[in-house]
This record gives sequence, structure tokens and C-alpha cells, in this order.
Amino acid sequence: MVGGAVAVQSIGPAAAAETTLRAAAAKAGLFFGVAASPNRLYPIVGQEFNQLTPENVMKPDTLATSSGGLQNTSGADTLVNHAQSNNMLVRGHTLVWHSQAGALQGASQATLNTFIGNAINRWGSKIAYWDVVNEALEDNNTGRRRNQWPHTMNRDANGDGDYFDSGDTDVIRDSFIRAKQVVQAGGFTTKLCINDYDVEGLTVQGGTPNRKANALYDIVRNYRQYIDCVGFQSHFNDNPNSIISSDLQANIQRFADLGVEVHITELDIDDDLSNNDIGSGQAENYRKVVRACLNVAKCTGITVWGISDSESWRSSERGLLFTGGNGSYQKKAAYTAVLDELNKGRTVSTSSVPTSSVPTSSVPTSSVPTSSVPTSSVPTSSVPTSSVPTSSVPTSSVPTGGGCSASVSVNAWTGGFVVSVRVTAGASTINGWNVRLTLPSGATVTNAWSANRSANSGTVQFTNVSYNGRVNAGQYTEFGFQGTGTATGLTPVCTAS
Ligand code: 9MR
Repeated sequence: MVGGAVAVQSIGPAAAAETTLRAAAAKAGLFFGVAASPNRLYPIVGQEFNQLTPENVMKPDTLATSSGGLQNTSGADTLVNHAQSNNMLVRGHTLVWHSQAGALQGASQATLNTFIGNAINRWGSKIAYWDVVNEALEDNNTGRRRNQWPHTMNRDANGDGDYFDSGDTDVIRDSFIRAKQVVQAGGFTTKLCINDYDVEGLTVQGGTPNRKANALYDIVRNYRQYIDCVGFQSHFNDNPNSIISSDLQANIQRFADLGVEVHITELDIDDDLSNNDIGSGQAENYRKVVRACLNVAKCTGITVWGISDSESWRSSERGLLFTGGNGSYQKKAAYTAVLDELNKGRTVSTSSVPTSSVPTSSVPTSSVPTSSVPTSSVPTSSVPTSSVPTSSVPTSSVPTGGGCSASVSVNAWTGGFVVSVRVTAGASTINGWNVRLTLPSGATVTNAWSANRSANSGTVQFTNVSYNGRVNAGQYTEFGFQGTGTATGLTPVCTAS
């Protein structure tokens, strides 16, 4: 089994190079997968790949009845069985999606919940990863949710522009809560992912901030306790929002710093990327993407969206690793580049990666509905929404001299808390920071994001990660952590470096 624990490979003298993508990837501690259909399960699938995503047969338009039941499962079963007999992981794709919704189009959250339960329970731990919510965010870098079902069910109760507040309705949150309940009730090892496209870089063409990526980041940060993994689809092409940006690795890293696994889920690269800003030639571009993933320990898998160009959804862009068709394939230069890069292995250490995951006990499990669930029974009251501090404790103000100050906002619930810490630079730009605070006895940090930490209890020092050490004069950056126990009386002390 690959994909769970991440092995870190040191660059050392000369192990023999592996000759298949799956073997080279496994050695580096990640999976290398492919999207497939039941009628194209040629030998190459099991030879080259150790993860499989159904390209179409696990979508609601195939699987779902209008009441959230299952139908037409034979194609999915065929793929799952093929994966099992070839020792491949399966990514279920996908449960909640505005497109290809079939009989679920327009369904209520209760019906979506029923479908989520039925689909997860049918395959259980045979599915390593489920895309619970797919493509929730709008096109064109607006950073907004789609203005389409199912997101039209959302309600922003206090009108503050997000759906993270306790009175809000959010189909993303409620679908993940349901999915997490089902996984826990079944004792499954399945991890739950959110998947989207044009979220790959910190910036899009021209250096504009990638608002879609930032919106996805906020979703994962706010719902971290239900979300285990993030999929960057990675359909790279000439669209200004779909380029391979030079900050791809930094963006992977910032999600990884939230403690989730990151996957490249639907990779294909247009072979004529005139707007691409980091490479020339498809093979070189593939190499860059694979390297960005290898350089982040929690980037635990890459999946290409098909085997060969001619059988791809975008055949005119010739974006894949093989030519040929119908089971007879020829390797392209892009294949050789990917294999070579995988064979070089990882060069990262796991030191900045959170080692513990969010405690499962904080997920409401008390009532685990197994069939149709009215939305009112979805236990949202105990959901910690970190953007809604129950007590906000600004402990220091913006310093007038150099250096930095820090303030905390605490969102607490019985037995646990999320703390958001704001680090504000004084009159001069700072290039690194260290925030020291002392937790009350009995409090333990279980997870932190956008910072490294020195300890889990007592006095803890948090330091910046690679992308948030520099803060311009008077500006701020934020990091956070989650823990068990209580977090009263925190007094952060900030030192700039
Ligand atoms: O590759 C899939 C193609 O065969 C289908 O016709 C299409 C229908 O929407 O979906 C394609 O897969 C998409 C995936 O499910 C989600 N991300 C974008 C993929 C390419 O369109």
C-alpha cells in the first residue's frame, strides 16, 4: 500500500533506476495514477500506475438515483476490482458536483447526504480517497463559490461574504461532515478530499494573486477537521488562469502546512504552452510539476488524466505521456522526463510537516444517520468555524517601532480550540518571526498551519514557514493551530528576525 505514510528518500549513491512510473513513485513515497474507464483496462494500467481514478463511472450521473440511492455500479465495481487485483489505490470521483449530477441535479442537502452515505459505504476502505466536493469555485479567478446548484443552497447569514459563520449554510461543510461521519461509523481508512482546477499556483498569469486558490485555502483551513486532502486538478493550458506558475511548489506547501495531503489529480499539459512561464517543452513542464510535488513531503500522489493523447478528453492538446491507442502505446519524451524525475526521489525533510492529524473525537459522531437525513439534523452547532472567534483577545497593538506584535483569536468548544494568531510588522519590514506563547496546563496542540512549532504543550515557539516570513511594514500575516483542552489566557510575544 502506498500513499498513506510518506517515506522521505534521501539523495544517495545510486540505487538502480526503476523502469515503471509506479515503481519509481513508490520508492519516492507517492503514488502515480491514471484516470481510466472500464473498457480501457489494458495491461499498461496495472504495469505503469499504482492508483486509478474512474474517469466517468463514479460520477453522480452514472451512480445516483434521484433519492440518493445507487444504480449502475457495475462499471465502478469493475474498476475497483481491477485496482485491487493490481495493487492500486482508488480515488472515488466524485460525490458532490454541479456538473454531471444526473438525477441528483437540484437535490437537497438531505438527498446529497443520503447519496454520500450510500456511495462511501458501498466500497468502504477499497476507496483510498474520495473527492467529496468537486469544482465548487467559480471560473475567472473571482474567488467566489459557483452561483449554481448545489451552491445556491448556501446562505451567508450575516452577509460578511463567506459561509464559515455558525449561522451560515454551506454545502461544502455539510457534505464533508456527512462524509466524515460515514467514514468514522464504518471504520474506513478512506480519506476525504476537495478537488478543483486553476488552484495550482499562488499566482496566475502576470503575477495576479490566485483568488481561486486562496478561496480553496480558506475552505480547507476552516473545515480542516473534516478535510484530509486537496486535489489540484492541474489541467495546464494557455488559459491565463491555467498556466504552470513558478510558485506551484509554494502553493502545494502552504496547503501541506495545513496538515492535509496534496495530490495532483488530473494532470495533463498542453504541448504548446505559449503562455507558460516556467518551462519550454512539454517534457520539461512535466518535470517541473513532478519536482514541485516531490519537494513537498505531504504531496503524496500524482494522477494523469488518461493514458494517451488520442484517448484524452483534450486530444487536440496532446497533453499526456503516451501516444497510440487501444492498448498499444508508445512512450513520449514527457514519459521519460517524469520517470527520470521520480527516480531522483524527494529532496525534502518532513520537519515542517505537521505530524499529528486533527483529532477524530472533534467530529460530531453522536448521531450517525445511515439513510436520508434532514439537513436540520446535520450537527453544525459543534463545528468549530475558526473564522468565528467565540472570544477574540487582541493582546497587543501594532508596534510603532521596528519588530513585530502578535495577537490571538480563540475559537473554543468543549474539549478543544482553534487559535488564529496574527503577526503584525512594525515600522520596518521583517524577514522572519518567532511567536512564543504558553498554553495552560492540560492543553495540547494537535495541528498547526502556516508555522513551524517547537512543542505541543507548555511554552511553544512558532516560527514562520518559507512563504510567510517576510511581512511588510504595518502589514500582517496569520497562522493557526488546533488543540485539545482549553486555551485561555494566551499572551503571545513576537520577535522579528
Ligand atoms: O475526462 C472526462 C470526460 O470524459 C467527460 O466527458 C467530462 C464530462 O464533464 O469529464 C471529464 O473529466 C473531468 C473531471 O471529471 C473533472 N475535472 C475536469 C475533467 C476534464 O473535463
